[in-house]
Amino acid sequence: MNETYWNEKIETMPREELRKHQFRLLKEKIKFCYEKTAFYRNKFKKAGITPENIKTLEDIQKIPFTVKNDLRDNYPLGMVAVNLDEIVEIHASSGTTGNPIIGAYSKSDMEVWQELMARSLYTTGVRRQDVTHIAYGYGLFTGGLGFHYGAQKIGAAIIPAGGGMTQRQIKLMKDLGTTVLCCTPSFAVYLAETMIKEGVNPRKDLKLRIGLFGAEPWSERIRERIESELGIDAFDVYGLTELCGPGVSIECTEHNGLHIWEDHFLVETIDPNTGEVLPAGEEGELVFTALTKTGLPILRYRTRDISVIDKEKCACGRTHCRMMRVRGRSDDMLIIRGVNVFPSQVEYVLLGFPELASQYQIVIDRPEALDVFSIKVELTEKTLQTQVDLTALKSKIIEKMHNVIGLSPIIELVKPGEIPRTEGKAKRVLDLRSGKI
Ligand code: DLL
Repeated sequence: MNETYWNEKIETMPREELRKHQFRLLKEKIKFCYEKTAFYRNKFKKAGITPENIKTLEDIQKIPFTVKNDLRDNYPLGMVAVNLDEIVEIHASSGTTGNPIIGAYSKSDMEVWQELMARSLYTTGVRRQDVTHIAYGYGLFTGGLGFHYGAQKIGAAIIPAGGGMTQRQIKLMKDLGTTVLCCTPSFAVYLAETMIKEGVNPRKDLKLRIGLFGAEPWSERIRERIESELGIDAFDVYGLTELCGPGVSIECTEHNGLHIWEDHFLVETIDPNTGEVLPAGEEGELVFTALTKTGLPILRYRTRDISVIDKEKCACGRTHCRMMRVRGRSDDMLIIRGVNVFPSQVEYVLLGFPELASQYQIVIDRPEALDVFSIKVELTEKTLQTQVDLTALKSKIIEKMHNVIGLSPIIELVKPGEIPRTEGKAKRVLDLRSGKI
């Protein structure tokens, strides 16, 4: 550890060396999966390959993908590769349908997770002297405990706030001198809003300096709002239960993408429709192979998350490649009247209007033959108090939407606080079309 890096040797390792390191781990992991799990043995057999066929890093493309349904079909512990008494912690992600996705950790998985979370937090500037307020949910969700383990390893003070009781959280942040806030970006917006309502001035009454936000897509414009309202430097943090939870990638202070910790994760980008591997720089679905996981090992996992990889060295000195902010999930993509729409595009347009607050909801229905696309969005308190021409505002929003996504939605402007808040991940889309022809 030094002033900049948690582990300088690893974080700044020349890419050629990093590739060799990855290949060494990959070979070991493939052999491990083949020997220890019937799931991978069968997958390999069906594809007509054995671990010996993997002779270069690129040969990974011979291995079939693993998908969410594989984990669901093998629920709860069918893909575990160690004796069950070697599993020391289990998490699960909710998922809206079917069996939950299980994350089962061996002792070494827990050590890696803690190390990667400490490295991630350190990268954003979290130090021993910090007071870390963790408002991600604790429990089965990996957010709360993931950040907890990382902050603990650094030696920072931890306030394990979890979700709920927003007013009390604000009081604690104020009274205990919180410097680092960890939560979903939507909860950060809600916290800022509540502070202002309660007469707390975040810039004056709090000592906040860093925010670590992830677990759901968010945009640059939300970042700008959070940063200016809370007076902090906001970082994007990414991960998923299937890999370890948070700790897969994080922004550095350059804010030009999230460094993927490639000494533990091998990333590929694919065309989500054909499965074809894309070159770095092209947008596609992220596919990860966990190089060091033992409890529930995972090869070529299709995340459904859409992003772009940049392998150029970063000005921060780190060599680990960067994924750009997740644009959305390929399965979140809406098809409205035949047009592909990502909720993040809608958010991008809305947040360009200072008259609007950041709470919105997309509603799609099909009362008859055609899709009806509407967006409910809250006005700010200030807009309500001033004489803004709401009809003109609606027309401007519709025009901008049309330019960006090619559709003209119905816009409903509502009062601040009318759209229900969530403590965990935000629910931005209400698709009422299912079952309707
Ligand atoms: O959300 C882990 C996590 C906790 C990440 C706290 C960051 C902070 P899951 O519940 O399994 O795990 O959900 C994983 O959430 O595949 C993405 O679709 C989405 N996601 C996670 N981080 C981001 C992010 C945690 N920074 C799924 N930007 C992933 C956009 C994100 N989407």
